[in-house]
Amino acid sequence: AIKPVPGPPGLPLVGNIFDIDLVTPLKTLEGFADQYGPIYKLNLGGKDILVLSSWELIHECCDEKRFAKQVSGGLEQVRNGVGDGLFTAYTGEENWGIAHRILIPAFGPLTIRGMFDEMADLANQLALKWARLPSGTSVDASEDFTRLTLDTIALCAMGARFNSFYTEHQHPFVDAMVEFLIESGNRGRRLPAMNMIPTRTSEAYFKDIDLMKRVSYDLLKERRDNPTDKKDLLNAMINGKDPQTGRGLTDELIVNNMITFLIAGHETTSGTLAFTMYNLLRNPQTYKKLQEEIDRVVGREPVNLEHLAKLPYTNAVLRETLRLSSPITAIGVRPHPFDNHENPILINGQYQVGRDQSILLLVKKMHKDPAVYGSDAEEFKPERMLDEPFNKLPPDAWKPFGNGMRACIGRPFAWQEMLIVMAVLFQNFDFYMADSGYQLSIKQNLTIKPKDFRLKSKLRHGLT
Ligand code: MNH
Repeated sequence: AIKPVPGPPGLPLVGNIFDIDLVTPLKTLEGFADQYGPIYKLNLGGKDILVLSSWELIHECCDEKRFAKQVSGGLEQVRNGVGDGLFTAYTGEENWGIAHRILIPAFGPLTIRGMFDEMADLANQLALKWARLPSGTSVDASEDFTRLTLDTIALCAMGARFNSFYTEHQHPFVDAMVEFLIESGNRGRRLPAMNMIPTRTSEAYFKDIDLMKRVSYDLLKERRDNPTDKKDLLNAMINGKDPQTGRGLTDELIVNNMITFLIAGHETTSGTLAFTMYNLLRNPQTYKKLQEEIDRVVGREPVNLEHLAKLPYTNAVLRETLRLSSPITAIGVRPHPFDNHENPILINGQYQVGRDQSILLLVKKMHKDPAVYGSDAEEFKPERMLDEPFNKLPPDAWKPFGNGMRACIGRPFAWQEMLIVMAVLFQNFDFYMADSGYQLSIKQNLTIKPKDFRLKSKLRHGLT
């Protein structure tokens, strides 16, 4: 029998729009899941979305034969800046396939290993900054990790040095990008007609987009004028030919993807690092185990590639952080647009959905499903993420990197970068919370990060 999907009652016309917390929409979505269960319906001004949060239902919607990525809301607004770049391309958009096939080898393990020295260079710049702070100074973890990850993606992907640790003001690209992301999120929560009205905000928004494009076209031109044989993403995009169609990327598509990498490549990684520090400082046992592992494997040698393959506990800490605090809290899907769906489309055999139903998979909530993670699902326990238990998790139970062919292409990049940073930081410093009474609060944009979370560090010995 077909069952109606529950959900909060809404107002005429605007539906549940005003129920959604403007600062942390995640809070509302998780709260409704507690109240209405693992599947509920929200009405966002004439448009219904389903929100799923149990492993069972999300696993079903990860079936790529039946469902496909949906670009809507704030993510669709990001298209104003990066169009059909990999992250924001609609399902079936031709340029996605071309860019995907050209870039897959450029994100492969071999190329990523070749980026080791540049990643380590920036991890050491962060260590140097913290080592030189007057003792007792605290830093905002999310801010310094953002400097680090942005500089890393810009250097490794396109040979650009943003030098964020050495400039008083951030690179203008960064300000433009941050504002662009915030406003894209806001636009995604407004009725479409409201976004058509020109305002001072929309003027600033399109100026920010122009600036990001200008910086990116300049970087592209500089590379074309001064060719190198550096194995980075920019050269892969300039020189690569799609094996399937024989086509290369147009300049416009290269720029769309450059901005995409700068955006997608830094927020998520810095959020993960900041949550990792938070989790470790809240759980001193895990902190101690992690530092012991790094001391045993890396000691006081400069970190190298071989070390990274021997850090199982550090890996588990990162996985467990991505479980409890996935910086991308939800991904959007819909019934597959190229499937003719001859029968009514049912979820769990009992909830009927339309052919273009937007479905939000609330992975951060699913990551706490007791059916998968047990009654201690809310606790930070890296032991459950060591290889052995991790590899036996049910399919789709750990999804911080998204699903199937639209999953994160930058995962090996991010993983190597995070391992290097953890090794460099813990071999050199002891860490403390600046305020031991700090209560985790979350800053939500397209991703989430700890807000106002301040760290203190103390050198253990001379910098390695
Ligand atoms: Mn990443 C897609 C999470 C690091 C570039 N990334 C995704 C998705 C998730 C995700 C989730 C799928 C989103 C969706 O379905 O709408 N990404 C992460 C996390 C980290 C991360 C948790 C770090 C930790 N991502 C990176 C890095 C880069 C990158 C680093 C680039 C260097 N990510 C991408 C791109 C896509 C993506 C590009 C889009 C892939 C596609 O659809 O083809």
